[in-house]
Amino acid sequence: MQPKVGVIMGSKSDWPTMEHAVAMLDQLGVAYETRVVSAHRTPDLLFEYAKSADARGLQVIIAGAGGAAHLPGMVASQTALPVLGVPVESKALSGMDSLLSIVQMPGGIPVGTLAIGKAGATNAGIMAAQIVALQDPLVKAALVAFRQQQTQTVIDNPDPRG
Ligand code: RP5
Repeated sequence: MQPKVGVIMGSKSDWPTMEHAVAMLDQLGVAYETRVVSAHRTPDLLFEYAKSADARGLQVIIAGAGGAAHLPGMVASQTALPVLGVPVESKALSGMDSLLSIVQMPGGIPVGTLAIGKAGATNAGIMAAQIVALQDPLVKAALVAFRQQQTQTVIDNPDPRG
């Protein structure tokens, strides 16, 4: 299947976080590709990836990075596709560095910034699916079913003690 979502990250060490975005895309039936692209270690690859993404059929890019997290913003600077940024939780500063690096974009080059860590990656996967669903009724149906099931699970398990 032609990938609709590009899931990229600055390092293999980001995978334990970013796999949660991929898990949502799998669950919602969205075709994706995933690879390591580093703003600092492979800047030429970053430019090539971002510049070719639209023509290759991607509709949205999820970019995760930690620390001096320049990947999402630099990707956004090179494509008109929507870019979702996931701040990976860093060891030194618990992801606050990642969050602030990603969220404080200058006006004109937006990055849709999610929460730090697993919740942010999960929601990036869901939000990417929501973007794809604008043109894909099967993904829309999967999203509606996911939300209904999530609600029902809470209603069916009201006792917080388990
Ligand atoms: C960033 O630096 C990556 O996104 C990662 O979160 C962080 C640390 O990378 P490694 O030194 O673990 O490769 O570019």
